[in-house]
Amino acid sequence: MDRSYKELLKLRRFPHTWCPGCGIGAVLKNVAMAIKELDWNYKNTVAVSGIGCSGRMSGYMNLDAVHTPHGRPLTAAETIKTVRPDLNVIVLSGDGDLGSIGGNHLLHTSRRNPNITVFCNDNEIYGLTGGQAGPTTPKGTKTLTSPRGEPYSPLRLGRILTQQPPYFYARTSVYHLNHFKTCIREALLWKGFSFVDIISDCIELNGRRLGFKTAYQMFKWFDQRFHIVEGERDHLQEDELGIAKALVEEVPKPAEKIEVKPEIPIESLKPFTLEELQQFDGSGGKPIYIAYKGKVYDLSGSLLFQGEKKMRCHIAGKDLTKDIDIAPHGEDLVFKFPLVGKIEG
Ligand SMILES: Cc1ncc(C[n+]2csc(CCOP(=O)(O)OP(=O)(O)O)c2C)c(N)n1
Ligand code: SF4
Repeated sequence: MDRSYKELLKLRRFPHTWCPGCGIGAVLKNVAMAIKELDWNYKNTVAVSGIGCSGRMSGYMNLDAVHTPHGRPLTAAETIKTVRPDLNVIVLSGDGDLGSIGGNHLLHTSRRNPNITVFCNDNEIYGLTGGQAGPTTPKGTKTLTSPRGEPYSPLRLGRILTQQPPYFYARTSVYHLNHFKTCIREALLWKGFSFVDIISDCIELNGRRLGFKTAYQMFKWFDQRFHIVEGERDHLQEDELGIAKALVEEVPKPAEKIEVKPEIPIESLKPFTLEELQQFDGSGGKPIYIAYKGKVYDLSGSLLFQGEKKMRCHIAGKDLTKDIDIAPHGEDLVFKFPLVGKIEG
């Protein structure tokens, strides 16, 4: 097995502080492996974390790292990306840090779509502080702060992050290893804001209270609760693991510039009296001329006067200046027809 990913870890700081069986180690390891595969390194990559057990991840990465106040990793990450767009910026943090105290930043950073990747160790609990209910704790879950079961519905991170394109939201779990690796890699390669919601275990301060004896039992529980969906998705149902992504909405192209025809000098235009103009009324195969502001236009080519259902022409041979001036877009309609003369006098 290729263990070169260890170059991405600050092994001198090991043993780490996480409990045996905690899912955070799997997140750290697999993110390090993906970064190594992409040949990202301490020279071109920055890791940012907030506060929590998950927020310790950046400190164990052999990269330039920022450990921000609680809830603020996205602000720091976006700032770094703004001033140093050449750097790869990743965020490693927890559901409490990103979704609760940092929830407002999640809304607005994702909306601005900076090219950063967020790995959220979503253990559905506040681990570091003792197992209080967090924003993604499922309704009914017994926690330190909800001994009779969490009364509120959880924050649906997936719904928030797939509201409007562009977006990249992946939900995976530490148990579904191949899927987990694919999501990490795709998220790192995504151009724009990408978020990987990793369902993970806090065996000590969540799992045990729920009756699980080992982390593996919790993994099997994830397997029962979630299933993988393949292929292109816009959104994920709450029990689905997959990747929901959408590219930027098509911005309507500005209207093509209308070619401005060179102005014909008024002196060189053929002169018509109003009586002469009247003769060009479309009858007997004659052309349909109208006058507007002293100039004569040939409307014979107008679609209105073509084919079997052609409109009876009661405008032909007339000076329509007053009518056109009060008609919406009237001028534009006339100008696209050939200019054939001028009104004399
Ligand atoms: C301003 C502030 N408020 C509250 C805390 C206490 N606190 C520390 S970590 C944490 C929750 C972290 O939860 P999560 O991000 O899910 O991380 P986990 O420990 O579960 O990995 C809280 C509330 C704090 N450190 N700072
Ligand atoms: S308290 Fe929970 S989240 Fe924190 S290290 Fe232990 S198992 Fe992991």
